[in-house]
Amino acid sequence: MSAPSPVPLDNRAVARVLIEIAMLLELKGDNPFKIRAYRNGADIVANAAEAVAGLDEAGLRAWSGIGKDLAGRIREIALTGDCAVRQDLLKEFPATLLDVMRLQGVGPKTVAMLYRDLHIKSLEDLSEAAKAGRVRALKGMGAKKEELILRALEERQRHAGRHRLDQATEVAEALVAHLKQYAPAADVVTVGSVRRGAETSGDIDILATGAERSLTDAFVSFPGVERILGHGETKASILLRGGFQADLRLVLPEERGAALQYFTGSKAHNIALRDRALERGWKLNEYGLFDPQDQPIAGSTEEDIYQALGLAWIPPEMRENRGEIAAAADRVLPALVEPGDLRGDLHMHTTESDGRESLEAIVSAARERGLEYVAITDHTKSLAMTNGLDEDRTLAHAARIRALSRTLKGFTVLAGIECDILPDGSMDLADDCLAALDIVIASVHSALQQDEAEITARLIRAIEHPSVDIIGHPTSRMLLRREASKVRIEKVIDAAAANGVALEINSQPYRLDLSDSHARLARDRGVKLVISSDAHEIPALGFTRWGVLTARRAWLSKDDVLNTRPVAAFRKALRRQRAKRI
Ligand code: DGT
Ligand code: CA
Ligand code: CA
Ligand code: ZN
Repeated sequence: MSAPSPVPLDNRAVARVLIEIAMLLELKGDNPFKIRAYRNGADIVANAAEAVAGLDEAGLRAWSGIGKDLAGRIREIALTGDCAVRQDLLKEFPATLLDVMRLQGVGPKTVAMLYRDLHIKSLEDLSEAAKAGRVRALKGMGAKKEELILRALEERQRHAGRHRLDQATEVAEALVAHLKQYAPAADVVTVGSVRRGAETSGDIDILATGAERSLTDAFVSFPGVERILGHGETKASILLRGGFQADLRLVLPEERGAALQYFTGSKAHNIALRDRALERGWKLNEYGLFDPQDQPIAGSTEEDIYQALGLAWIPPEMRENRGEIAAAADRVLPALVEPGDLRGDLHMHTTESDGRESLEAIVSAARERGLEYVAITDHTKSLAMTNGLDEDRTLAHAARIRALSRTLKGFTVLAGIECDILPDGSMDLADDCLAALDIVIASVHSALQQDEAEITARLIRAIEHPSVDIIGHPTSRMLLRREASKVRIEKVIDAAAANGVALEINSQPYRLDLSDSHARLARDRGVKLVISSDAHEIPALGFTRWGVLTARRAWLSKDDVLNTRPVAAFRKALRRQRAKRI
């Protein structure tokens, strides 16, 4: 087998390595300016529109914030997947210490001390030491800090080994590209929870059809492999740096559909499907659908398998055993919303608050993405760290937004705001100011620890405000980082239905809030949804990809999502417009 050069890392993968270097330098207590340079560099690389792998050193240095040394490191990482600086640092500190550093509330100085004084190298070591009461004895620690560490460890345990959809997809796409270099004629696809668009994934599953067995060798030689967990003739398993596990399976063309179906899952969907086969006296597994004499009935395509079982083909996002099999049998599966259906994006920030882009820049980027309208929704004054807007600034900003909109042909910019919902449920801006805007999102950003009754009443009060059109990220969850608030979502959904307020699917991949199941409940109770990027920089406009997947997992069709409508129809559907007509 020929050995092509490794696929260059994409920007975000490069950024991750830079952050690791910064973390290792922090452990070492190295020069803060140098550490900052790596962190800044990671930020710049992650947000750049151009792939760093395609640039030479001079090209990289043309970017502000990237000096000569950093440019060299970035190139080395982009082309080889690693760099000597990182390798040298890892001679001083085990890589598992980075996991300890990522623990909530544990800073580099503490980690360095834990390593030096207690020889703690990993989360397991830390857990043992904290449980034995050895951590409290360290200088500046005490019983209270030890307790906080134990709680953070518990929290992490609950999310152990799972990864966000965007990160899992990125790694899966890189793996598929790597394998395709070695087997250009084979069919190589991502299956498992990533294909289903699940908000987090335990591991990555790849299926290759029509490839030589040596493809497993190429798989285990993917740059960034930390450890090979298994390496057989038709199956291999690897652990990647950053904690991802990935499985590859090779199958024959006549089994492709069955394997695709089986390894896409979910397990619950597969079990329900297999029961349906059993009812007919058939057998369904990853090799095919078979009659009692073990003669194949279907196997080469997914469609054939579903059809043989009396079902319409079910989109992967719906395969969770949440009623999709009955709907497929009755031929009433919804036509799911698609990325190309989105005409508007209703949540984005500019430099007026905490966005990185000017109004003009983000609007022109949205336009280039093929959208027909956007709403500019900066933060309000109680979020002081975002430089949130008061009434005067809101109205002046709105005037600039409308002036810009008038200069554009075939594109509309709506003057909006993401108004903070204060702890008592009142709005952060005066009523007449909110009424003067084209669109208002109301969101909770503080006092997230309120009890169920309080936070639910707070959101309902916001929904009842006559100028609120949309509730932004309704539960405030941060995937794998922060639990949702205690809000009773059914009550919020019912209030939204009663008041004609739309609920947001916030597409930031660490939010995806509403979640798939909440969005489904909202749809079932007659609430309209919007899919918004909440972009604070240009590349983040692409986050709606994740929001659309979540919407599809919620069974939403185009009609359920307001920002699939042309701008005039969209505006008519907003609560403020309907309120005026009454
Ligand atoms: P994950 O990795 O936890 O995010 O979730 P999945 O769905 O990717 O699960 P994974 O990687 O364990 O397995 C991939 C697919 O293989 C899964 O979705 C369905 C299928 N599968 C795995 N184990 C079983 C099983 O015991 N029975 C059946 N029927 N299917 C299974
Ligand atoms: Ca998986
Ligand atoms: Ca797996
Ligand atoms: Zn927000």
